[in-house]
Amino acid sequence: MEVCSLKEKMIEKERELELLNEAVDKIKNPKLPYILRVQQSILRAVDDYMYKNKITRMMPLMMAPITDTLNHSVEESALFYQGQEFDVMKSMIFHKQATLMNKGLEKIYIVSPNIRLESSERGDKRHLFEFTQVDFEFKEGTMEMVFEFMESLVRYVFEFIKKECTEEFKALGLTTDHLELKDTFKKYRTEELEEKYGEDFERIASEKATEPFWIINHKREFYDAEDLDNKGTYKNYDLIWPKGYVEGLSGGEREYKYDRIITRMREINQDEERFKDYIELAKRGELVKTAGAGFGVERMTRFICQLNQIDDATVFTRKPGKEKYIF
Ligand code: ASN
Repeated sequence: MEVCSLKEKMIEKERELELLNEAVDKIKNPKLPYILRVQQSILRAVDDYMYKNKITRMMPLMMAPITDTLNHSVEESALFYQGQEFDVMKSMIFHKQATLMNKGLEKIYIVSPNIRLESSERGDKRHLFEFTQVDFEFKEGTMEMVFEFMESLVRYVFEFIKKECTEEFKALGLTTDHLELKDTFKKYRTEELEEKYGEDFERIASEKATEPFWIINHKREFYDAEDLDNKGTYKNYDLIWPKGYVEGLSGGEREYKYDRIITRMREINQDEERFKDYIELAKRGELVKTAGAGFGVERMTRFICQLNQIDDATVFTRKPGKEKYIF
């Protein structure tokens, strides 16, 4: 019995050292300095682009009484401050809507760290349980406006990277072929892709594509606007990176009218109590018409650096479902 537990202890200790070494190897990855430099260049280009287009930058919040309800379940992440329940920020969607109540603000963005305690099934190549998204929202925004804006931002970032990151690309053994954009981004609807490729349409369409493209119409969170001319369809969209790198952005036109918000919440049994104050604002007609989106910084880095998995874009692992996290 004792021998066995001693052996078990040794195995455990060995495993712990292995995990520690893994974390050290990750930090010491010789490619990491170049990846981080490219990521810095992406953020520099994004800020530049936003500044030139007079999109006002806000600082992020990291906890709030309400946050993104998401379209999938994640582990509970409640916090308490002075007896009030907060949640870690899953996305600043409601803060973006609320900010635009200010009459002097038209277009805003946030470089926003988000925490989503994903289940281990999401320990794949594209999820992190802590990541950063560039989250933007436009007053009187429409889908078309976001398509045009984002396409032009992507082109701006790619051109900036091609100019500024030659040394990094050389060190990473990369060409810039995947950053050459010829056509305007194609637009598909979920229903047409699903008919063509079946349930796994996003991945298959991404693998077949050589340029980024849009997928419109997803049934998901209550805050994305339903298309009232075509009930049961939605004015929301994802931008898909090509060559199998899949979703890089998601967003939509928003519900902002009281009756619409309530209808949509009831359809999915959303807890209304939690959103009582938000609902009150909608009832008073304070919420305004907006559209926006958020794109993942690490996902953009992954595509631009053609990384095998998103976790390769981070210094410390945030891949869901790991046995142990050292840092
Ligand atoms: N930021 C996204 C949006 O603007 C929402 C999300 O992160 N799920 O719609």
